[in-house]
Amino acid sequence: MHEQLINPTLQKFRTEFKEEPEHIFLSPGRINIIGEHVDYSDGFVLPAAIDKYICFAVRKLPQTNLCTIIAKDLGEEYTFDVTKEVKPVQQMWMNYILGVFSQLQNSENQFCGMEIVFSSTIPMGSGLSSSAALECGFAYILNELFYLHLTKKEIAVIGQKSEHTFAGVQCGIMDQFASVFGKEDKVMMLDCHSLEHQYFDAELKGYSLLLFDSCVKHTHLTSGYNERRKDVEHGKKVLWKKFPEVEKFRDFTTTMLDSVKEEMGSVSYKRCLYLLNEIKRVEMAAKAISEGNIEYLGRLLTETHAGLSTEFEVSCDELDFLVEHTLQQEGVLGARMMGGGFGGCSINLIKENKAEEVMQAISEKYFEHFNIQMKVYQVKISDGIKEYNNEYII
Ligand code: GAF
Repeated sequence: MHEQLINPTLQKFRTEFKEEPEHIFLSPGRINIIGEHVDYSDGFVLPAAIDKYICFAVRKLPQTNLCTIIAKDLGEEYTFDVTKEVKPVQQMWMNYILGVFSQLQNSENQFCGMEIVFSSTIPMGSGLSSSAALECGFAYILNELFYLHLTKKEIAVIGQKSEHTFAGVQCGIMDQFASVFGKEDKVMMLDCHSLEHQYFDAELKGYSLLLFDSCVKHTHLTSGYNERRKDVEHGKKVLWKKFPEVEKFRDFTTTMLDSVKEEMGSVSYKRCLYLLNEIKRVEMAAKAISEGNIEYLGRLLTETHAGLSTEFEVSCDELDFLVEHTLQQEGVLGARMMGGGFGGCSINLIKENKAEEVMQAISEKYFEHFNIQMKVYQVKISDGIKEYNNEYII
C-alpha cells in the first residue's frame, strides 16, 4: 500500500504544494457478498470494506478561502471558494465532493481553505464503489478538520445524498455504509430500513472470495440504474395502494405481488419479484455463513446472479459469460455479478487450492471470447475510513 498508494500521493502533494500534508486518510471500496439492489427497498445486504482505497493527503490553509483538490490519477485539479455557494460542475469526480460540501455549508460550520491530493487503488467503474469512498472520504475529512461532530451514520447519509443531488445517481445506502463502518475480517449485515447493522466473522472454511473484473466499465448515471429504481418505485406504489397496512417493502409476500401483477405491469413485477426473493436470500446467506454451510452460500450467490440477469436485467454478456464458465470449474461453489451491474466484477466463491487454476482457465476463455484481458482481485476485508498514522509517512 505504501509503494503503490501512500508514497505516490504524498510525493504529488509535496511537488504540487511544496509542503508536507498534515493528514493522510484512507477511504476503502467495498465488496458485497449478497443483497444486490435491495438497499433502496428496505432489504438486507452483506457488504464489507476492502483493502483497496482512496488515499487523501490533506493540509488546512487558515489564511485563505480556497480549497484546491488534485485528482492525481486523472491528472485534473479543481479549486473552489469555501465561502461561496457550490453548484454541480462538469468534472464528475468533483461532484461527489461538492455534493458533500454543499450539505455542510451553513452558518454554524466555519471552513477555511485546504490543499488536497487524492489517488486510488479502487478501480473506477468496476463496481467496487470508488464514488462512495470519495464522497464519504471527503465528508470524513471535513468532520475531522473542522470538528463538525458528525456521526459515522451521518457521514454515510451525506455521501449518499451527494450522489442523489450532485451526481444524479439515485443510489441506496449500502456502499457508503460499508466504506464508513467496515471492520477488518468482518462482514456486515445491514438492515437498510432501520440502518441497524451487525458484524460477523467471514469464516469461509478453505474457500475464498475472488473478484473477476470484466473490464466493462459503467457509470450508474448512464447505465440503467436510475431506470431500475423507477421500475421498482412504480411497483411499490401499486403494492402499497392495495396493501397500505404493510410497513416495509420486505414484508410484502409474493402472493400479494401476484395479486397486483396486471396493474403493476410485467416489468415492475419481475423487478419486485427479484427483490423479494433476494431479500430472503440474504437472510438465508447470513444463516449459512454463521452455520458454516458454505456450499449453500455458494448456491445462493448463483441464484442471485440468475435473478439479476433475467428478472432485474442488470447483467451483461461479459458478466453472464464469466459466471457461467466459472461455475463449470472444479472447486467453485458459487458465482454472481456484483454491485449495480452493467459491467464491473463478478464475485466468486472458490476453493482456495483451486483458485489459481480457475483464474487461469477463466482468464483464457474470456480473452478468447471477448478479446479482453480480465483482471483478478484477491481482496482482504478491512477497516472502514480512517486517518493513517502519520508516523509511518516517509
Ligand atoms: C450500486 C449502488 F450505489 C448501491 O446503492 C446498490 O444499490 C448497488 O449498486 C446494488 O446493490 O453500487
